[in-house]
Amino acid sequence: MEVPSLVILIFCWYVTVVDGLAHGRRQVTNNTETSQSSPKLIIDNDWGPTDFTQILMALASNYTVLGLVGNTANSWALQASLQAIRSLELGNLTSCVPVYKGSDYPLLNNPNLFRTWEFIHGMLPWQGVMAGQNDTAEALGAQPTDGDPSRVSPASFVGGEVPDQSMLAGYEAAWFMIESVRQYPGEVSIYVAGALTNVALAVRLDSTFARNVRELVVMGGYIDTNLFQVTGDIIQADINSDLNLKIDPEAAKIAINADFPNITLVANAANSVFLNASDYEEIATVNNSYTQAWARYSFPVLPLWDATGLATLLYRDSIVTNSTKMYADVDVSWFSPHYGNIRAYQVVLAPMGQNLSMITYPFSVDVDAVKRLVKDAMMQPPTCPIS
Ligand SMILES: *[C@@H]1O[C@H](CO)[C@@H](O)[C@H](O)[C@H]1NC(C)=O
Ligand SMILES: *[C@@H]1O[C@H](CO)[C@@H](O)[C@H](O)[C@H]1NC(C)=O
Ligand SMILES: *[C@@H]1O[C@H](CO)[C@@H](O)[C@H](O)[C@H]1NC(C)=O
Ligand SMILES: *[C@@H]1O[C@H](CO)[C@@H](O)[C@H](O)[C@H]1NC(C)=O
Ligand SMILES: *[C@@H]1O[C@H](CO)[C@@H](O)[C@H](O)[C@H]1NC(C)=O
Ligand SMILES: *[C@@H]1O[C@H](CO)[C@@H](O)[C@H](O)[C@H]1NC(C)=O
Ligand SMILES: *[C@@H]1O[C@H](CO)[C@@H](O)[C@H](O)[C@H]1NC(C)=O
Ligand SMILES: *[C@@H]1O[C@H](CO)[C@@H](O)[C@H](O)[C@H]1NC(C)=O
Ligand SMILES: CC(=O)N[C@H]1CO[C@H](CO)[C@@H](O)[C@@H]1O
Repeated sequence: MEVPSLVILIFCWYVTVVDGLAHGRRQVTNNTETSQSSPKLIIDNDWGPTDFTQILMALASNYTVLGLVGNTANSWALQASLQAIRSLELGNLTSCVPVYKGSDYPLLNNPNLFRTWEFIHGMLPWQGVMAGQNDTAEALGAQPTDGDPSRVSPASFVGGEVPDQSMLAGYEAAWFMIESVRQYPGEVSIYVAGALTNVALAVRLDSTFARNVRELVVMGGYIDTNLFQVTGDIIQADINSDLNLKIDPEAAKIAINADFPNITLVANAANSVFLNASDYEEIATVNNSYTQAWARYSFPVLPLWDATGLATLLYRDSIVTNSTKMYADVDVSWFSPHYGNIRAYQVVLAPMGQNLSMITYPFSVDVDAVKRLVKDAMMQPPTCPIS
């Protein structure tokens, strides 16, 4: 190491340890003051035809599911919200879990901007809602991309028809999150497996929102995966490309920089969780609406990303086998190839010019335990809790 950089390093260490932490960079706080009643959960996802596993896992745990939010990431928020309704309908669960539609658009991003960024910085293998509209693909069962955000594609729903839109709760998802947190301060956990648009809107609408949330867990935030995007096939590149954050980088930055008492990003660790042929056989030993949909619509080549993130929230101590803590930021330079990706810092090297959050980052999870939760959820689907 050259002398000047060593001097800078020592200076940074001094400033950070002796001065910086005292200037308000946040450490994870403790939640022992939270009441002992059942913990509350909101799941905000870009729901697809097989994401019902998360609803079932949440109901099977002792969390109270206050509601589901549909966000724009793989498809438009309306389509995602209606997928959540169909997921509930398959198990007669619509009477106990409301669904709120999220924002149609990311804060700044849109399909034209996204594809212009790709023209400069390279294509993502999976573009989600930002892919060009393809009516042929939609007619064959793909979810809507690009074009009109109020479009829905009947063929993409289990059963082949669009759920009744009047079943959506009649107001904005961000406001629902704010009201829930005001009603149960310190008790509501928020899980986001998609873009962070609605969380960012809630953070900006109510500056007390984030600090009164119990914890925020996000599926996304890949670190150091570029090599896998080069040395593997297209699926490997897809698995490592972090679309959830890249759909709405500005929202990701607002959310991850906000003063949530506890933030966990589940990304690299989720890439090890796949169901294999024997798991599929085991699921098929039960014939219900969920196992039928799983057999028909799931993709065995993809990891159980969203279920792994939720398992981390529901059963952290038995799921996370190794983790670290770090300061984290999101790159919001549109001119950067890392636009929408995480930038992580150890304590002594964290930037002084902004109050970044200290986040928890799992390195690994108990793969068999996550798979067991997912299989049990659909093989023994819970019913609505008795209220
Ligand atoms: C839920 O709570 C009940 C009663 O306390 C307990 O018996 C059960 O094991 C809990 N289930 C889970 C998944 O934590
Ligand atoms: C849902 O309700 C219908 C009609 O009451 C019933 O036939 C079906 O078995 C129920 N499904 C589940 C998963 O409970
Ligand atoms: C549209 O989707 C169809 C069916 O999946 C596919 O064959 C075709 O290549 C797609 N068109 C474009 C322009 O991507
Ligand atoms: C917050 O993060 C820590 C990890 O540092 C974890 O052990 C804890 O259970 C998390 N959740 C809550 C609600 O405090
Ligand atoms: C599952 O049950 C349905 C009736 O609900 C039946 O049509 C279907 O053939 C069954 N599938 C299997 C694999 O047994
Ligand atoms: C946890 O993961 C880190 C990073 O891969 C590794 O250095 C460390 O040895 C691991 N710890 C345990 C207990 O496995
Ligand atoms: C960080 O937060 C502290 C305490 O809220 C505040 O005094 C300080 O100005 C903030 N620093 C920056 C760079 O925003
Ligand atoms: C599938 O995974 C399970 C553990 O989750 C393992 O016991 C089993 O041997 C695997 N089966 C195959 C065919 O790889
Ligand atoms: C370690 C720590 O800070 N514990 C605190 C957590 O919160 C409770 C209730 O506010 C305090 O009594 C503990 O001292």
